[in-house]
Amino acid sequence: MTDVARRGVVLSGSGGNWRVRVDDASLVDAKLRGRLKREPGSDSSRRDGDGDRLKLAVGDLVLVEPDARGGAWAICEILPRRSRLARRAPGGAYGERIVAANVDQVVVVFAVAKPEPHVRMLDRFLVIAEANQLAARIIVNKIDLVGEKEAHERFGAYERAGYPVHFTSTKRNEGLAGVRAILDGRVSVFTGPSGVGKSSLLNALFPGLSLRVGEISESVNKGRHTTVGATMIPLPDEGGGFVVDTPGLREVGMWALSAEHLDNCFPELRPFAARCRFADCTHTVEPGCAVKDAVEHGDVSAQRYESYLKLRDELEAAEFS
Ligand SMILES: Nc1nc2c(ncn2[C@@H]2O[C@H](COP(=O)(O)OP(=O)(O)OP(=O)(O)O)[C@@H](O)[C@H]2O)c(=O)[nH]1
Ligand SMILES: [Mg+2]
Ligand SMILES: [Zn+2]
Repeated sequence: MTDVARRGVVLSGSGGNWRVRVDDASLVDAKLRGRLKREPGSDSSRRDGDGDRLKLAVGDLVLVEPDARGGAWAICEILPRRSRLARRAPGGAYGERIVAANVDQVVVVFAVAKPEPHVRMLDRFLVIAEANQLAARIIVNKIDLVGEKEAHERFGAYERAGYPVHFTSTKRNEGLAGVRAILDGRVSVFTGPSGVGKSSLLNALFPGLSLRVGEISESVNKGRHTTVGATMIPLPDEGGGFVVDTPGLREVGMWALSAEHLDNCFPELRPFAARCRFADCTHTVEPGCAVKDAVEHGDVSAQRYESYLKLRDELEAAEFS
C-alpha cells in the first residue's frame, strides 16, 4: 500500500470492473490488481471454488490506488469482512458464493396482495438470513389493498416467530418513517419477489434515487425482474446506510444448506428442538418430539412447521442426488 491509497466500499461490479465509493463519497472505477487475484489469502472464504481467485463482492471495504500506468484505479487490498451473505456455507464442496459483504440485515419485502404472498418463499428468504447469521426483518407492502387488520392476520405467524414486521403502503405513504429508521446507518440487503414494491419503497423514502419501477400487471414478461445486477445504493440519510439489491438472492433454490441444521434456521423452533427426546430429532416422525407437540398445542405456527418439512425434504433430496 502506498500513501495515495484510499479506503472505499464496492458498490457494484461487472466484467472485472468495480465501482468503488471512496470515503469522500466520490466514485471511481477500479480493477482488482492482478497480483491480489492470485495470492492465496489467509482467509479461505475470500476465494471461490474455481481456483485461488480472490472473490470480491458488493459491500467489500477495499483500498484503491491510482494504477502505475496512470488514469485508472486499482483495488490493492480487500479489508476483513465483518459479515457476509453467502449462497453456500464456507467449506462446501463448491466453495462459498458471496452475494454481499459486511451486511447488517436482510430485509425481506412482500406484498400483502398483487402478487399474492407466497409464504414458502418468505420462509426460504428467512432461512437464508438465519443460515448466514444475519438479522432479518419483513416489510409487508401494499396494505392499501387489503387493510392493516388483514395484513396483520396474514403475517401474524412471523411476528409470533419473533421477526420485526413493518406494514407499509407507498401508495398511501404509510409506515415509511419506520422503514427509514431501520435502514439508517446500516447495510441492508433488500430482497423479495418481483413486483412487491421494493423499488417503489426506496423511491418513496429517498426520492433522489429514482429507481426503475415496473408495472408487472402490464409487463410483457410477467414476473421478470426490473432490477438487474447486484448493486449497493448509498442512502442520502445522515447515518450513511446502504441498501443492497440482489436479484440473485431470489433464486432461492441455489442455496446449499444442510437438512440437519435447518431447525436452527427457524428461531421459534429452537427452544422446542432442544427438548426433543432424541438429540438428532428431525421433528418428522420421532416419538417425544417437542416441536411436533408445540405445533399441536398451537405454540408454533402450523404453516411455518409445514415450511420446515417442505424445505427439509428439498434439502435431503439435494444431498442425496
Ligand atoms: N397498490 C399498491 N401498489 C404498489 C405499492 N407499492 C408499489 N406498488 C406497485 O407495484 C408495482 C411493482 O413495483 P416495483 O417497485 O417495481 O416492484 P419491485 O419489487 O421493485 O420489483 P422488481 O424490481 O421487479 O423486483 C408497481 O406497479 C408499483 O406502482 C403500494 O403500496 N400499493
Ligand atoms: Mg425493483
Ligand atoms: Zn423433534
